[in-house]
Amino acid sequence: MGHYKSNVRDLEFNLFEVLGLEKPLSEGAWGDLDADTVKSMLSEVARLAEGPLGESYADADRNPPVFDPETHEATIPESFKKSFKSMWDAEWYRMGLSEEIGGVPVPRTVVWSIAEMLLGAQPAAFMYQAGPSFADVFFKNGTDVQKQWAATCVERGWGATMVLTEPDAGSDVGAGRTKAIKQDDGTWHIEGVKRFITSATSDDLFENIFHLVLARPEGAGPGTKGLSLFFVPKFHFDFEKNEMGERNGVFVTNVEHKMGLKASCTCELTFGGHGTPAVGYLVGEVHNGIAQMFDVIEHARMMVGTKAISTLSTGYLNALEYAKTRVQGSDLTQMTDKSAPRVTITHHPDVRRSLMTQKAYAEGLRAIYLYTAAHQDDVVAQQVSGADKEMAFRVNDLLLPIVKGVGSEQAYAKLTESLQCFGGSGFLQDYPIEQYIRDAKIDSLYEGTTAIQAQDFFFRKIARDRGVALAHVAGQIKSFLDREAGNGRLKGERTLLATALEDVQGIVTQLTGWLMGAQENPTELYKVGLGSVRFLMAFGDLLIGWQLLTQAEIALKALDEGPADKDKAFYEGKVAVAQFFARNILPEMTATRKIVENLDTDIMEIDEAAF
Ligand code: ST9
Ligand code: FAD
Repeated sequence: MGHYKSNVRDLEFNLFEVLGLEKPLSEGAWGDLDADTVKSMLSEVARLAEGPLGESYADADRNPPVFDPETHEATIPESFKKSFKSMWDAEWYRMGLSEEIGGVPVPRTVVWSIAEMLLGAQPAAFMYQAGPSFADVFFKNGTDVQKQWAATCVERGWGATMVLTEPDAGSDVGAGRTKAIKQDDGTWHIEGVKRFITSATSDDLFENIFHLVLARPEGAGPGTKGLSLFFVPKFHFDFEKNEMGERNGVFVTNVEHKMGLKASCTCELTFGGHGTPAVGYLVGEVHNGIAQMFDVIEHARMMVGTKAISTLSTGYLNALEYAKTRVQGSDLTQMTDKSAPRVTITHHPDVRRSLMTQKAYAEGLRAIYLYTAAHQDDVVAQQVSGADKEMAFRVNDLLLPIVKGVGSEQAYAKLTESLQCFGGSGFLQDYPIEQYIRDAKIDSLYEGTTAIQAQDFFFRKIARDRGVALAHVAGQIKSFLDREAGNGRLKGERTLLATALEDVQGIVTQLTGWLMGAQENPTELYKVGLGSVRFLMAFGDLLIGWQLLTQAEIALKALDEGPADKDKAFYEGKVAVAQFFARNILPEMTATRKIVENLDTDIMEIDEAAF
């Protein structure tokens, strides 16, 4: 048994009891695919994740890839390559890809449920497996000829990268200086140095790697809108003859030494600096690079959030297992009796508080990423929230920064609770938690830091959207509040949720007021900047509270109907965790609202020297 602990029961609960996936499946929305098949797929993936895929998790961390500057390649540990192969050979990457390039149609909720387990077991391996999904974006954005290339990328199993960042262009992608120079034959020569590129070398995992690169054509304007997207293969390829060609002029010139996620090669990538031109092909033959790249980024942001949430879930389940067996101290009510029997630490109130907090965030955040995925399929979105195609698109857009930003921040924070449950043992490499924490830290950084997610959430997903998607989601919460079910057993919790909703709406109103006020007084925007991460996190807690209470309502109904013995504790846990979250976390929103409403620009006015 490896380090990874899946939660298939909770995935099935979300898919079938909460989101009602059985109905569209039985109506043939995905051909012959039915609920039983989905359930056996989930069990199969869990076996892979808990077994061979996760097996090399610690070994690849202790023996990270070694870069050879002579060959521009890195050596990846054999143990990791074996794990990778176990996943690759199972071909789960085909789930949800376009059929024209070898994909299998399945609901997005299933795609992401599968991804959750693969990501929790061996996140770096999942990232090396980006080729098919990046080929799908290339397929959807490419010319007819390029669509054929995309199919070849999948068929021949190539690796892939997304190439945006440069030393002076991180969050500010539009500051990128990498150039694209048009050639007479219609191709482009790319020149520049990119940094922090995931999977730009991968030992012998793939015969070829295609890089999706943002570069600025000579003469193009500044900022992100002046960038175009290029397909740059590591090796040239004759797509007509289906033959590998010469090495293209793109070389890995360094591999970073990192805090975590060490099995994943994070590379400096130099284009055209070694005497051979780096030949690129303009994607879709249109100059629309940033929008095209955002098709990749949206998948990747969802992936990052799901990775973080999965790591928290396995962290929690490891902590729970440990807490059930670790005997230490006596029950608090017998603390003065020195001869009282010793108990397992699950008897201590603070350990229970910690475990319930971890459970709330792990299961609440899982519900959020799956609710988001539900809005990536029109038929499921319609069923889940009554959203039509356009609204489903907006809701997905709205929730991506929550999945990514809140998922990563809360996973990292609550993994420290998992570690704490182990006491001093948690600090040791004998258990996976310290590696989980190191491996999860990156999730709040790449794919747009939390500050960027918070700005995206408020300025683009709420203000620019004129609050349309926000109103739809708030309407769903409101109708949950109005729909009294469960015989009043969650009455108090509903009241707490209603107050939290009001508080979050109060924060939105305040931020919007400052945004409008900025037309007269630009420094009002500072207040939005000072409050935006708090707002993102508060909104995340609101959604978690709502989702957990929705689940509790379903669980109460199941308990009333007399569930099978094996399910009783599961449903009781659902009710308990929702009540715990509503009573212990939701009231904090009122303080957050007060803090935001009282924001001033003082810290923007003090001299840098005063910091
Ligand atoms: C990175 C990779 O960090 C790390 C991990 C790699 C892992 C690789 C493997 C992954 C495998 C994953 C597979 C998943 C698949 C699984 C299976 C399922 C199939 N939404 O606001 P403006 C666009 S990579 C959509 O003016 P600025 C839009 O076109 C590095 N589009 O921005 C817009 O035009 P318009 C990641 C958006 O001020 C245009 O941009 N780096 C969105 O010019 C301009 O917008 C980052 O993420 C959006 N939310 O630039 C950079 N936002 O307005 C972070 C913008 O006309 N920085 N567009 O529509 C930012 O995001 C900045 O805010 C900025 C600002 C660069 C966008
Ligand atoms: P900076 O942008 O310099 O940010 C520094 C700090 O300032 C952060 O706290 C940030 O939130 C804050 N900040 C910056 N601008 C603002 C602002 N406007 N408002 C408020 N706060 C702001 N890139 C790729 O292109 N492809 C990859 O495959 C890839 N993989 C990566 C893998 C790893 C392991 C790492 C570490 C990075 C990877 N990246 C990749 C790069 C990653 O996306 C960037 O590191 C990230 O976008 C942040 O940029 P930066 O590091 O330059 O930080």
